[in-house]
Amino acid sequence: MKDYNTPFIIEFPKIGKSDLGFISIAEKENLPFVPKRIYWTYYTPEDVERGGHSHFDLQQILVAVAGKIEITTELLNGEKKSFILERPNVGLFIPKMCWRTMKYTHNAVQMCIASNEYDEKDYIRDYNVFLETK
Ligand code: T46
Repeated sequence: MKDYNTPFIIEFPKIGKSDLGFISIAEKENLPFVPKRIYWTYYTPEDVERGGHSHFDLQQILVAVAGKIEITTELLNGEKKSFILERPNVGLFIPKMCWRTMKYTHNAVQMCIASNEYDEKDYIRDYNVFLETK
C-alpha cells in the first residue's frame, strides 16, 4: 500500500509524440487526494529560495510545467530528500508535516495541485517550531 506520509514522484501519463506535441492528464486514479485548488508560481529569480515552511494538513503535488525546480524535503522523523523536477509529466507529492525548500530556473513555472483551500494558519514558517511539532 502507498505511504502518504513521505514524498514521492508521480509520473502522469503522456500522450503524443515529439512531432505533434504531448498532453498529460491528472485523472483521479493518478491523484492521492481530491484537489481543492491549483495555483502556479513563475519568474522566481534564481537566487531566491522559496518554501521554508511546512503545512499541518495540506498535501500538494508540484509539477515543473516549464523549466527546472530543485526541491528539498524533510520529515519530522529526520528523513531528508532532494528532488529535481524538469519534466512536465512528472510531479512530486508532498505530504502534510513536511518541511520544504524550492529553487527555480528563471523560466520555471511551478504548478501546485493542493488538497485544501488557502489557510495561513495551516503554515508552520518557523523551522524550530516545525522540529518541535510532534
Ligand atoms: C507550498 C509551496 C510548494 C495567498 O494569499 N493565497 C494562496 O493561495 C497562496 C498559495 C499564497 N498566498 C500568499 C501567502 C504569501 O504571502 O502568497 C504569498 C506567498 O505564498 P507562500 O509563502 O506559500 O509561497 P511559496 O512559494 O513559498 O510556497 C508555495 C505554496 O504557497 C506553498 O503552499 O508549499 O509553494
